[in-house]
Amino acid sequence: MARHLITSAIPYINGIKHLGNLVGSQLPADLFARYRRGRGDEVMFLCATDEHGTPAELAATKAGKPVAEYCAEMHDVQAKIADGFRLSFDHFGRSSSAQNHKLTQHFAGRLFEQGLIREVTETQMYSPADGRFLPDRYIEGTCPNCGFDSARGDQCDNCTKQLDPTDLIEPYSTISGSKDLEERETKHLYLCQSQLKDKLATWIDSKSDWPILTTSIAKKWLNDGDGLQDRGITRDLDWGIPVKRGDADWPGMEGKVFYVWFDAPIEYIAAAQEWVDSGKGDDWERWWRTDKGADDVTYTQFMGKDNVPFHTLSFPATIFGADEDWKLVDYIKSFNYLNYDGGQFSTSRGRGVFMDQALEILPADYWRWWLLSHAPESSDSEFTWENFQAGVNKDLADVLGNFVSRVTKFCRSKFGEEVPSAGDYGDAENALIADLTTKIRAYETHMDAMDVRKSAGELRAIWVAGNEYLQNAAPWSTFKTDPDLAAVQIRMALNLIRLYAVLSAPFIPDSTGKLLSAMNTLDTAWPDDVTAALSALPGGHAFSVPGNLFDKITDEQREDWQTKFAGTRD
Ligand code: B3M
Ligand code: ZN
Repeated sequence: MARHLITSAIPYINGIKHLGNLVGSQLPADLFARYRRGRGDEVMFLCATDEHGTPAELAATKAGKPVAEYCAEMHDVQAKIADGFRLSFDHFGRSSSAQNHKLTQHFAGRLFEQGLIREVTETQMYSPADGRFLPDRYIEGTCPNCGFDSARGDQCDNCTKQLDPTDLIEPYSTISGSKDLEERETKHLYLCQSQLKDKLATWIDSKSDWPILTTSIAKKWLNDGDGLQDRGITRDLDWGIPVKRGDADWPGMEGKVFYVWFDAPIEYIAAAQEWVDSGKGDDWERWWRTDKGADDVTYTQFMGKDNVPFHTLSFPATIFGADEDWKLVDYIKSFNYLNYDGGQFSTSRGRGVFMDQALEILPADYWRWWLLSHAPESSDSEFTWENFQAGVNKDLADVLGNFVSRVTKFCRSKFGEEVPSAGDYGDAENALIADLTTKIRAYETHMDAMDVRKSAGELRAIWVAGNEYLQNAAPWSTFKTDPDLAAVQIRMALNLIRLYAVLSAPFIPDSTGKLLSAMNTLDTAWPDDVTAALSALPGGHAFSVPGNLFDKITDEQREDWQTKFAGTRD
């Protein structure tokens, strides 16, 4: 049995993610996990909340809560919303877990032993009024590059230039607003990534099957003059994983924590340990240690393009540097951005539709289908309400929903609520089977390759083929002259409904669950043999007519939502 380890980039804890975040990592990762399970593979699908760093501390301060309490609450909020979208994680962990503390300290110790960590004394901004150093987002000022007046210490939001707090012009503390800042010396640990450059370059070069988006970003950073500089992996913050080497204290590093981007990817591994410790499994090493059985695991990561450098270079540097039989990623699927109605989705400005809001207005499957069928793969894509309405109404309501409703209602009225038995499949049915076999094999090829849009397109074509068959067969007319022929046609159509449920489950799991229960079957076997799959429901098999699967989005609803989501959220 093939074994797949799948991780999605772990969302920051500070707030609820928007639909652009969702379609850039968690949702396609879920699609792939569900598909692999559907094909009978063994899957370990992991995600978590990313709880450290200045964003977490600042959000907690804004919420007026101790940061640990804030993170615990927000983790539950995010877990609940993930569940609402039916993200089928085997475990949804927390980067602040005890397991991640220990593992992160272990990796730091290993890297130190391998001579890959050096101590650097540098000057950083210190605020006497706040009694602390001000790293990253604790400091704002004018961007030296573009003149934007509230650039953050780590990056300018206006021109996206990566900054150092000491670069800012007229800097001030975001805690107290104090401008009375001074440069003070502080000591930090640097990961000597530059020593691993050749190894990383060879590794990236060997990945000719990776998406261009992934390799082009990796190569740009590798080859850029300052692309693979040694990087600081510690911070002067209270909240985070205390700097230690294994269990031992790190002299001179008292009161410091690891940088959020150092510990966040390690949480992918720690999440599997949490999975065991919470009683859901009994062996995490067979997923993560190549000396303990993980050598036959295929590991795929999903993420937005902004996270690619950390996953193609920094985290592999940690894994290579530790030199300990850790499972390395096999395939990195990355995504461009989804834009919102003529602009960008923005968490900081509250622009767009956020995951909780989306579920308040429509069921998860509507979003899942539209987002996945418009996944920003080869370029950025755009969400507009018109496009969303059109996609949902056409694909889900007109094509799939309508097929199911016509077939089941017609059968109930003419043959009763059981699969009609008369007759055998003839030429038209055999032609359909041949056509569907081609299409299903193409669908598998696209799903295997994680070509999300192409997969959605092929699935839609599979639904359309059923509609066309029904339209040509026209059982409502044949019934008048040849009821046995109509019985054959309806038996085929009812079997198509079961087949559609199996094939479509990775995209729209709630609706396909309804279809399976209406078809009164637990048979979710993948259609390796399409002929057999289309005879799975035999004559005499009882079924029921499902309630309406998809309601169309009305123009009035669309206009309401357009207005409601035009502004920004507070
Ligand atoms: N939390 C960034 C993000 O949410 C970051 C990903 C970490 S993956 C290890 O986009
Ligand atoms: Zn700027």
